Amino acid sequence: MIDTGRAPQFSRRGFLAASVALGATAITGCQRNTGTAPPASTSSSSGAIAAAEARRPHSGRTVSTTLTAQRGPVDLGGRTVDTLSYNGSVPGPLVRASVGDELAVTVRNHLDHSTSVHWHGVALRNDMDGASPATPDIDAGGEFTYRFSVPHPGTYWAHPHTGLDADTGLYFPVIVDDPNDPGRYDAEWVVMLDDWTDGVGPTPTQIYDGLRGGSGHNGMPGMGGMSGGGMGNSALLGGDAGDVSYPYYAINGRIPQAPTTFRAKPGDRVRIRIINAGSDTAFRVALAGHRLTITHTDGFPVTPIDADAVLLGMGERYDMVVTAGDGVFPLVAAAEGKNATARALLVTGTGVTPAAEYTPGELQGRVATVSDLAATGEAVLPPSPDEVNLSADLGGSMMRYDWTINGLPFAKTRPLQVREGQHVSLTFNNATMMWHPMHLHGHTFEVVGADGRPGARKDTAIVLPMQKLQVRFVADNPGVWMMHCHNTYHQEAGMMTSVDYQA
Ligand SMILES: [Cu+2]
Repeated sequence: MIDTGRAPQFSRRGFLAASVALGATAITGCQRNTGTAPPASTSSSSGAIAAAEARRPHSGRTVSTTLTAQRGPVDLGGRTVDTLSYNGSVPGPLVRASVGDELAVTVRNHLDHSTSVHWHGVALRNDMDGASPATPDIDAGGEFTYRFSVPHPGTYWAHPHTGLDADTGLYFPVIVDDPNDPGRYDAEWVVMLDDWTDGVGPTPTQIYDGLRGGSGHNGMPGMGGMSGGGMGNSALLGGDAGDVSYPYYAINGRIPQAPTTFRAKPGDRVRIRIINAGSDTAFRVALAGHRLTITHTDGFPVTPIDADAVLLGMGERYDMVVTAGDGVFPLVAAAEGKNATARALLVTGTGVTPAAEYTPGELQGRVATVSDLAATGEAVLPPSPDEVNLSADLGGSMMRYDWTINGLPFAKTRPLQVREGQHVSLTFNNATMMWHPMHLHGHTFEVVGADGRPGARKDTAIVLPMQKLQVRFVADNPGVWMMHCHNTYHQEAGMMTSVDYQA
């Protein structure tokens, strides 16, 4: 694991001193895989995209807002960092709309490089997805208005799809309400989890170059020989927990020493919407003294189940309802396998606030993962007699840091091809010793259980080491859609392809 402790220390596969990483920045900075778009394929026409947009629900209402992507100081709770954010806050402002509303979000790029806003999980029109090449990046100094209707209720979020900026403060929650389903809860708590280095430890570029530096192309073959183990192990994740150990883990932009507080009344039913905005960290989340009733994942409803804790990979969201007790209760997000925590507080009465390091026993209780969940009623995909089979073989190794899909990095990728209307069965075949949270843009797929039974609807699903995970989706949203590992560093190293609609 690369350790980004405040004195930058690259301990995992213990091969790099910080000075080497810094030196590598200049050498490899121009050799990124993702800077090059794959060869253009016969993609959907703008007519097909417009026709799909016309089929979405339309309320006639427009929700408008302006976000400025900027560099500047952000207070993480007694620790002020220089980072990138929207409007100077981490997370950025909540964007909220109802099903059928049009979002009109103007993004001003005050950064010194191009940026983008990807609407993670939203089945929106392809040309507003905020991921190149479907949507061009916004040049430094420029601005762009993302304008699209939102078809499905749920918990979503947004972040850049450009370079390594996903590992900065550039993220915000997106919530789509269902006017026909106000929900049976008294209070709502939006919780964004993050692993934090920017402005504290090495920059994301330094981390990436450190990870890539072990590959041997810096003339250091064999120096990445330490494999697995060490501080980054998790049984839930099937082995290595991650590649990077961060200086801080944060909830809603605050470190554990200065947590945010959410106030409710004893007995309130509180809907908690948890979003993992991290780059290399799965979080195991529990609320001290409470049982969680999990109701949704990635925006879509599941048959409710009770659990003590829940595991979220990067990009995943879980909604749950709790009945608030009386007192002060830490919501603790343990960085899975990394021996560190983030936290926030639920306060409904008087009580002693436990120390910042406190971990509730619930974290060791029943931990819900995706395999425990099944979609409910309207979220269940209809069966289809003739499905198209596609596969995405996940390859690469920590040692070489050469993550691929179907044997190729993104710069050389051969897109997966579908036609509008097809029912698609896609199998992720993980041939690596790492877990990968795989994310498909513009669609929500059904996870097929190990027993073949339909599971939850998801747009991001953890694929464990050496696991084959089958998912199914309907090709109903024409365009060119990125599909990638939501580990920011794996994605940058090349673990990305696209699903392209053929005319
Ligand atoms: Cu990955």
